[in-house]
Amino acid sequence: MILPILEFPDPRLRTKAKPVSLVDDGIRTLINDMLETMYDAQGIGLAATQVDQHIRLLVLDVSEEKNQPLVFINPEMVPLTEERAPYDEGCLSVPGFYETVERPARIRTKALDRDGHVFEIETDGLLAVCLQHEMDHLNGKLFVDYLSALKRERIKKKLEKQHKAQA
Ligand code: QAP
Ligand code: CO
Repeated sequence: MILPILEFPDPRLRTKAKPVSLVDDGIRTLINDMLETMYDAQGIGLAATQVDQHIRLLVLDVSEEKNQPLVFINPEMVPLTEERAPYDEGCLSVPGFYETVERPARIRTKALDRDGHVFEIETDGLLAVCLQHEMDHLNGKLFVDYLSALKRERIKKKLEKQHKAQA
């Protein structure tokens, strides 16, 4: 099932998500729906927050063929370097806008998979960028928060105008 994606500046995107206490079939159904929604929208990452589910769950697929879905439940991240790498980021909740954001270049992430088993990865490049971007969503943070207030306000005004035109 394809789920509706909340768009900036929807205040629900500011919700801090709660930990998943049990990885059950309900969670696995949501994971499948989020992956379907992400692929349908041509995205590479989607956090539960973006589909108005305020639990600590995100899905990603940064593979070329779009056949390597990754699931992170209750993710925890530590930077492995002081080095920061820039990347032109977008967001399914901020459609049509891309801006450069700098984040730690290399991270270690510990999470549960779709079977509730703990796993850990160390990563850099696009996967590291995307993981940090999606983890921000779980804390109510958006990539536009790293931009100047002026840029953020311009994006907000343009999206609000589009939302009004759609209503
Ligand atoms: C986060 O974002 C990300 O504006 C995932 O019109 C993005 O999947 C992390 C998308 C880039 C690192 C680099 C955005 C699709 C998808 C749009 C996405 C759009 C259609 C964004
Ligand atoms: Co996003």
